[in-house]
Amino acid sequence: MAAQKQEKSVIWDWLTTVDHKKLGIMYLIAGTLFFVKAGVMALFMRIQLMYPEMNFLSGQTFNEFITMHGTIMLFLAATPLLFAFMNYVIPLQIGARDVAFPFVNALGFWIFFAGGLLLSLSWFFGGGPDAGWTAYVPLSSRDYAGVGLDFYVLGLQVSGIGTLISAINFLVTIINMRAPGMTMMRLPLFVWTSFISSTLILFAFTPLAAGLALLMLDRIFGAQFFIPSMGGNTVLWQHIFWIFGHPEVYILVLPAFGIISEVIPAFSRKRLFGYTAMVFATMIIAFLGFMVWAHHMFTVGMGPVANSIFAIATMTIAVPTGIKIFNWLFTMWGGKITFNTAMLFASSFVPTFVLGGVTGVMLAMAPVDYLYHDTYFVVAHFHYIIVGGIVLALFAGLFYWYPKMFGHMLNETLGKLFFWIFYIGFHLTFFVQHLLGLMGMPRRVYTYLGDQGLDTFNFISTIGTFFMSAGVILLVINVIYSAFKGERVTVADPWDARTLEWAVPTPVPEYNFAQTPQVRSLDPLFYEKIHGDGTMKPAEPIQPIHMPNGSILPLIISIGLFFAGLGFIMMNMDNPIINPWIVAIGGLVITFGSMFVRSVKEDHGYYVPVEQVKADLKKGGN
Ligand code: HEM
Ligand SMILES: [Cu+2]
Repeated sequence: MAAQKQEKSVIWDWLTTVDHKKLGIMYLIAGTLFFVKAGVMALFMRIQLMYPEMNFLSGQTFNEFITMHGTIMLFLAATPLLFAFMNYVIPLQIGARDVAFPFVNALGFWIFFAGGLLLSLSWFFGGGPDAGWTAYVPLSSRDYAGVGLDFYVLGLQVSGIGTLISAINFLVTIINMRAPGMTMMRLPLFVWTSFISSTLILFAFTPLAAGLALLMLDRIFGAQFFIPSMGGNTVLWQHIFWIFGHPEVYILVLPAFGIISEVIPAFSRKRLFGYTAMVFATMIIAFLGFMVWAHHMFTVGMGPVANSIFAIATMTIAVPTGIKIFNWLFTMWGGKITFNTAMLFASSFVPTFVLGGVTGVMLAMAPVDYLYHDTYFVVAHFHYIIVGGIVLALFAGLFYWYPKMFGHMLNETLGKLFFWIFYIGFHLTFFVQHLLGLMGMPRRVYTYLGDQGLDTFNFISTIGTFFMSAGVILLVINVIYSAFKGERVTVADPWDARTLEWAVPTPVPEYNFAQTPQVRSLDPLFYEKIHGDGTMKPAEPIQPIHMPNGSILPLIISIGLFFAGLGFIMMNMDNPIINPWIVAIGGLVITFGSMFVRSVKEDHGYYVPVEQVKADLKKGGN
């Protein structure tokens, strides 16, 4: 039997942890920091657009902010925040002790974080990338974009590897680590949607990696895949980018659907209506998500046949999405609804998401898209999906899972106030942008002339952003206030909920389940409340629990990749202080060297002894 667990200092413990719960919290913190950073940029952009011909940001800074805001929000805020919940909740919901590969899980986090830092370094070396989050060539070619764009290419390349390996880990975990009786058709909807979202990452982040590699070859090594004057093709980039970019939206929104499908039943006191239909609707949405990428390219000149096919394929997505919407409504129908903060966010998600969907169908009509394309109508549309969908779901999930994650409640009064200010601010900001778009205001412009009919709505839109910012500040106050004064949670199941994460004690022991639970139904905990004695039946005797040791290697591997990326970027800098090749190769040596160490060093983990498990059980009990 391997050694006992060693004592470590707090910082070292977090730097080396492979525990899915700690990694979940680390994703939550990192994602929040990036969310605030990108949010401040949004606020600055809106201040610049508050009045006509403002001089708050220069045109160049505005372009950099637009690019970084979009890129950070999608890759470094929304994705990791969803990963935070996936990491924390999936193993608990399927009755597992951790994810399939805890070491890889830590590696995924640190690589994502290293890539994010690399991207952010651009501010200190000649300015951020400025070609939009889509990095369309030729805007992103060496002729038009400076070294900031190399930070975009390599920052995303590195952080993308982290996202990819985490997604693979989730797939293996959900396939292999389910407790006895937890069949695929008993998976909670959040697990299902995370599973399908991870599949999408697998198939979407690979073309992205390929595209970024080609763009890097163009920019750094003088290749010409995308440069027309050299025989390359700019539209090729658009295809590669959108075959990733469109599914990316579903990568984010499917787990958001999952959160909504957990919160609405819990606070309607009813089971989810149409579980099977929900699962298959998710699959169909994911499949169609790959078939419609070219609806972003109606105006590129693909011709009427291609445009029609992509238009119709896009509109088809409304059908499975409609199924979901009605199932949520039917779940609430006749339920005993508690409108706490989590439920306010979850239920308000439904109408805002529908509004975003309706404008999506409008945009899918190829001929009319010539009118909307690159106007504020598009900006309004996708922010209704992203903020009115994904962000509202994230807030719902935060309030719902917070007591399990941190052992105390968030304050409800502050929470409800936050909800109303944020929700009103959201509509103020983005609703009028539909009208601005219809009046012809182009997107991605840093200013506009006065007296064109655009003044009032732009002003309203910016006021809305102040409301949303005030809301987020209230949330921060809530987190701090609740840490000191919040109601402590020691019971396992403060919401009287339905799924397995509420069957483990709070705080959750490192090994999650003292005994793996026997699952007898969908909504297993709820089933035991009705048909059993309210606790899960164990599927195994109490025995020593095998746990993995922490490791500093994931952090070191990521530091290596960070420097490898930086080295390639330096190749486009005017006067690099060190030879870029040294940095690039040095970084790769660190990465592969530590991978080698990992391969040859034997580490059998340790066992939590039976006496310890029994003691925990007596103390924590559920
Ligand atoms: C919550 C408050 C938010 C505000 C006030 C806001 C504001 C803005 C503004 C002013 C633009 C530039 C529009 C243009 O000129 O075309 C923009 C673009 C964008 N935003 Fe947001 N945004 C917010 C949240 C988000 C979130 C949460 C995400 C994603 C998770 C997001 C993703 C994007 C993307 C992808 C773009 C396009 C960037 C580009 O054109 O390259 N935004 N946003
Ligand atoms: Cu799309």
